[in-house]
Amino acid sequence: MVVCIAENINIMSKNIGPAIKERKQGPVQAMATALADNGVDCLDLNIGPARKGGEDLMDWLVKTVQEVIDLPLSLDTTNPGAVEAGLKAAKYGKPLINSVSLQPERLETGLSIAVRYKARIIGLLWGKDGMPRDANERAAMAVDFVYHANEAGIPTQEILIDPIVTPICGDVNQVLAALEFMGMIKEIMPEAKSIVGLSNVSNGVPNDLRPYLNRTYLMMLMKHGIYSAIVNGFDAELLKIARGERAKHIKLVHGVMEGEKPDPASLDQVELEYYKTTRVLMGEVLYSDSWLLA
Ligand code: THG
Repeated sequence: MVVCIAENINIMSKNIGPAIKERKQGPVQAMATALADNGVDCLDLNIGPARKGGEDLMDWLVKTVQEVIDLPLSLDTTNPGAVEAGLKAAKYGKPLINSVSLQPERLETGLSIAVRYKARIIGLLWGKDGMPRDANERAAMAVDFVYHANEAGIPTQEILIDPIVTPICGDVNQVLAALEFMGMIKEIMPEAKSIVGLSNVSNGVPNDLRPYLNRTYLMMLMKHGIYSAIVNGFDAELLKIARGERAKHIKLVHGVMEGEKPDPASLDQVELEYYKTTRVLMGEVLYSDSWLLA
């Protein structure tokens, strides 16, 4: 089971973004209800940097969705005032702060807000020098983050470490490093939880092809015991995978990760898609938008 946080209520979205900006409750509430009906565990409320009026906007958004659903919320903005406004309004379960990074000024404010509101936090592994370069740098940064959070009074179990997932059409080694990190964190800090922004892996890929990458990468992360993911809450098949309902396909993907080489002629259409996509995400086949056709 992977805890699923819906990414869809997002001010950058062409679909729902304008409704958020114009404070139209109807479309936002319809989307929140649909996501809850799909069975997601939590809603990410992403208002972007929200430098001006972020407090009012987050307060409005939290209250708007809570009129129709009773799920815990993830507050996604770099504006600390807006995070605080969201935490004040959040009333179901433990809210999640998305996110606190290792950049010194971010870290201190983020941790102090988390302590005051007893919130859970996402520790985004983004430091002074930007993105970690490999799995080892991610592990070192994760230990550093948990140390600082513990010092501030946040128990390890309340921390979700995000190793930063990057697009497959960029550097496949970074996609693999985030995956490798999932295996490492279990060993180094078994109490700490993990999270990824799953859809990042398919950023820049034609929309109709994104689900193949998202679903396969989730299965791969599941092999290493991923705890939670921010996902497209309208991908019903992905939500089934997260619930462990696709054992046969998961077994195929995990087998390919271990070096099994099934005879492609023995696979049906869907299995073939998983096989090809796993090979691309493993870096065994170079990514191109026509990877499923090859
Ligand atoms: N880690 C953490 N938080 C995150 C991310 C992460 N928050 C933001 C992002 N990454 C996860 N959320 C999204 C939200 C939307 C999309 C992807 C990830 C997305 N949207 C479509 C697009 O951009 O093409 C458009 C949607 C629309 O227009 O409706 O892909 O990594 N901690």
